Amino acid sequence: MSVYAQKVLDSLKTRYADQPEFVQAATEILNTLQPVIEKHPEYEKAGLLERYVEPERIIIFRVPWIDDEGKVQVNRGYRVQFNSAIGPYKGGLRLHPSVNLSIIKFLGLEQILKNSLTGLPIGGGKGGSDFDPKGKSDNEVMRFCQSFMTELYRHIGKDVDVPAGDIGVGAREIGYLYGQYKRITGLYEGVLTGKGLTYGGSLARTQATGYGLCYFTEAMLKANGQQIAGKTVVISGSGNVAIYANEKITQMGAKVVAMSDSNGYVYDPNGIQLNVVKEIKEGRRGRIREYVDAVPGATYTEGCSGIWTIPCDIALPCATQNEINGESAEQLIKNGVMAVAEGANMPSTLEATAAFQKAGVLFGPAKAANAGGVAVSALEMSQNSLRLSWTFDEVDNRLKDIMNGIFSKVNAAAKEYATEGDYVAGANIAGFLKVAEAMMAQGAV
Ligand code: NDP
Ligand code: 2IT
Repeated sequence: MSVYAQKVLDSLKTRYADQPEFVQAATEILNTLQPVIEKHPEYEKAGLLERYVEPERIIIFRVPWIDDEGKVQVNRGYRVQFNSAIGPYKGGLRLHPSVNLSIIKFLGLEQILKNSLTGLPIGGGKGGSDFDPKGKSDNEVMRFCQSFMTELYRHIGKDVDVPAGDIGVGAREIGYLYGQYKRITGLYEGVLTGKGLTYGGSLARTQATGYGLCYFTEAMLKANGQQIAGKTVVISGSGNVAIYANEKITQMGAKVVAMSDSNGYVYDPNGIQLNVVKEIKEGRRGRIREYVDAVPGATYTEGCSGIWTIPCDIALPCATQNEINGESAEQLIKNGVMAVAEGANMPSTLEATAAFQKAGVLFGPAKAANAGGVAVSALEMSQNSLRLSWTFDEVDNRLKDIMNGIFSKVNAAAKEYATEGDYVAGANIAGFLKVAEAMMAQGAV
């Protein structure tokens, strides 16, 4: 690591010792930037890295709401407006009991580089709350979302900050949030993405992250003389990203044999029947274990990490951060995995990433591999500004081009600055260079 990057990281580790996920994401990024720092000594003078790791603004707020028993509940809301050098802040909202400042900051830091890689004009931000939508009625979720937006609305706008979905935030939550924003401001504008198709949403946004992950994986395999058809795949999670990753990779001729949720995983040697998963998860917010009631021959195992003991050629972690540790990575390698592409944000620990790279596994890091969701969000913003809607194929074709473009950029940056095939370094460097140039051009702000 460069002396300058090391100094910035050491200071982060001291100041934010209580933010392990944020420090982890910063460590991975700063670890890879040495060639860029060496080529641009002016960055240190301009305090560029110090500014890059410090959010422009953090908003933390109280979210009071009334449950179905008439009792007041209080949650904590966050929006981290991390970097607006290349466009308005853009990034999802996560609703999960584990949400805290460390998690939102790691997601925001990653989002800056991810959004840069899309080639579209979007800065980086992230937000959410420790509210748990699980087990809540639709009315409770609505009252929470309305209260959340009653504070958030003053900080966002179509040219300021455009939130979207993430874990626990899908079409239902975006609808309630949008309704409240419109009611308070009187503005019918593209302030959120992932909207329903009847009120400004984009076709293919629902599919975008999962499909994009498969387009990226296809490009990565192709560049290495491989193909997806005929491969056995394990996908963790069974939410938005996991479901559409399964749909696309199956269309590409692979067989998905396992999926999971936070309770456990199902294994189906005949190939997971996605219509059953969709009915359970999208249809009635059920649990993945219910799959075995519908499909004879499938088995359910309690606990999440066991899914990585199932032999596969391609692993697509699509649930949450740090779901693959060093031990799970070694297990996957031992079982012959040839590619890992991250649908979730930072699903591999630093040890797991190092193990995959050391073993020569093709490794597509999250900020490149899962950028399809935010890319189509940016296309939704374009359509809202144009007051037009593009067809599914038009959006899907743009998504494909964007994901191929991301792989090319990442591949080229790896070759030029680091080691051929090191897509972690390639993604960080290619994403960072654009943000750095824009920050330098705009002065010390
Ligand atoms: P969903 O809420 O739709 O699904 C999340 C899935 O992950 C569920 O199956 C959930 O299980 C599982 N999960 C969540 N937390 C944990 C946990 N602590 N341990 C094990 N499993 C867990 O979210 P998404 O599919 O949208 O998001 C999945 C990942 O993809 C996240 O990392 C997100 O940041 C990332 N991502 C999402 C994008 C998007 O467009 N939605 C874009 C880019 C990245 P359960 O139901 O039991 O909670
Ligand atoms: O992590 C992500 O890129 C997202 N959750 C999607 C963000 C967005 O603005 O669509």
